Amino acid sequence: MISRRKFIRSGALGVSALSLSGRIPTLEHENVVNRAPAKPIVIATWDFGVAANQAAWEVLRQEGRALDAVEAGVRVPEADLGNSTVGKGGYPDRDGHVSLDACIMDEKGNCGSVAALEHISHPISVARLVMEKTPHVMLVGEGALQFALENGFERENLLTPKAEKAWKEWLKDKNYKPVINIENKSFTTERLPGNEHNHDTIGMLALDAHGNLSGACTTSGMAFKMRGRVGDSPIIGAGLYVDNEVGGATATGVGEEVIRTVGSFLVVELMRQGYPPEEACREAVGRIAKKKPDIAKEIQVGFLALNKKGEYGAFALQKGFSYAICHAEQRDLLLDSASLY
Ligand code: SD4
Repeated sequence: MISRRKFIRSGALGVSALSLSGRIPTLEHENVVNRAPAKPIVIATWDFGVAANQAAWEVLRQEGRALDAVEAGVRVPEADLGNSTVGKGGYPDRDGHVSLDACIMDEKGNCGSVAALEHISHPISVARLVMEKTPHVMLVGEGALQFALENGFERENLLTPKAEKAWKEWLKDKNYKPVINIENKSFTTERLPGNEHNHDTIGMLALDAHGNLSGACTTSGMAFKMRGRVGDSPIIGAGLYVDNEVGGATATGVGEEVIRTVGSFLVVELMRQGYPPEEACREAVGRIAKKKPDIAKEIQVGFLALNKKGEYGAFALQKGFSYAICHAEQRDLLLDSASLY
C-alpha cells in the first residue's frame, strides 16, 4: 500500500517548489534534471505508475533484467478492473469491443507489439511473445488473438459492467471528443494529488543494475474510438522507443498527434544530441504545438524519458500529467510534469 506521495521538483534552480495547494508550478522552471542516485531505476506514467513500479522494482532489486521488470510492472494496471484505460475493464470502442494496444522493447533493439487485440487481458505479454517467438514485430486483430490463444493465453470477456454502462451512456450522444485528462476523473486545475481515479495509458521505462534499458507501453486506447483504430501505444517509435546507447521514451495522450511526430523516437534522438530528458520531451511537445496549434490547445499529450545515466524527465501539453519514479532511495516518488499550457 502506497501511503506517501511527494510532489517535488528540483534541478538547476536548486529548489523544491511546493505551492499551497500542493501543486507544483510548471511554467517557470528551466533545464530541470532529475537523476537516480544509482542504478537501477524504473519510471512510469501517471499516478498508477507508483503501484506498477513496485512490481517492476521486485525484479530490478534482485538484479533482474529491465525487460522482465517492465513487463511485470505494466501487468499491474492491465489487471486492475477499476482502470478504464488499460487492459480488462478498459472502455470499449464505439461498437462495444474492448480492443487493446501494447508494445515492448529491450536493450538489444528487439521489439514486439500487438494492436487491436481483443479478449486477452495481458496484451503486453503477448507483445513480448511476438518479439521472442516470431520473426515479426507486430501482430494485429484476429491474427494477434489467434497467436495469443495458440500460446496458452485465456480468452476472456474484457467488457466489465462499469465499462459497458459508460459505453451505453456515450451511445446516447455518440460524441467522440477526447477530453484533456478525462482518464483522470479527479482532474481540475486545482487537482489534489493522490486519488484512485488517476488513470491512463501506462508507459514504463527501466534501467537495470547491469546498465541495460527496456520499456513497455499498454492501453485500451481512446475510449469510444472507431472500430479498428490503433493509437500510438503499440507503434515502436511513437508510443515507445528504447536505444540502449542513449535512453528510452514513452508517450501518453492523444495518439494521433504522437504518431504524426514519431514522438518517442524523437525524444530519444534529441537525448542522443545531448538534450536532458525533460528538455527532449519539451521539444517533442513543442513540435506538436507547432504543427497543430489549434488542436494542441484542446488535447493532452505527455512524454516521459529516461537516459542511460539514470536521469529522467517529462513534459506535457497540458497540466495534469504525473509520473512515478522508483529507485533504491525512494520507491514511491510521484512528480507533476511540467507543461506547455
Ligand atoms: C492512444 N495514447 O490510444 C493512447 C491513449 C492514451 O490517454 O494515452 N490515452 O492514443
